[in-house]
Amino acid sequence: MVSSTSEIFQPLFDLFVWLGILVGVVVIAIFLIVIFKYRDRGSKTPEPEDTPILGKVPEERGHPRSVVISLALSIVILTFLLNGTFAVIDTLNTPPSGTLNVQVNGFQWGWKFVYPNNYEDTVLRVPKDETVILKIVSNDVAHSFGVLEYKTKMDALPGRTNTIWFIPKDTGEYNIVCFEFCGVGHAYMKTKLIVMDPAEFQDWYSKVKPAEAEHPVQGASRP
Ligand SMILES: [Cu+2]
Repeated sequence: MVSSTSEIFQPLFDLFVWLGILVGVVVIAIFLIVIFKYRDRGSKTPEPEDTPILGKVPEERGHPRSVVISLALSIVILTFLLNGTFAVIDTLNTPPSGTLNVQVNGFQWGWKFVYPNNYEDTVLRVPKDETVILKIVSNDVAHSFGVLEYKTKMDALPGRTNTIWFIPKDTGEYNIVCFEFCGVGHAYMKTKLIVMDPAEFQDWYSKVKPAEAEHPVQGASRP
């Protein structure tokens, strides 16, 4: 797993997928059995007595037991899914004390990352194995900041600060994209998350200064 968030979300995703497959297999199996069992065999078998007739209110019919069983099963399955989801939401809502706080600015069309020393960049560099807390805002319209491989994203809205956090578990480059259609440049609103070895990161971070921005931010200051 490449990050704490993918570790959190993968089991939940698996739970949803496997329960979905199980329910799908059962439903399709019953469907096929019923199609075969009650197929038209010509006029040899008479219509059941309780067959509905157009224009006539049917007498009491059906099987209350199967309603109770399917309702009970649905409640059990949904309880599992709800429990799993709320547990994940709880974890995500309580960030541990962070090592690195970065402000994320979404704008039409790009991302700007502001570090605690006011250094600004268009790619996000973070150290491996340390808690990264992102404060996400927007300069103009609604965007959504997300890291594909980390299975995490958060709305970037004007006038509001949203928080997400993660612990990168592997060094490397990952893909940051905008998940909210925000105008003609939406598709180009992508950049990289670069996870560095902690020592390398400290070395890099101690050298950058606000004036020496490696990637000058374009379009960040709009009229
Ligand atoms: Cu956007």
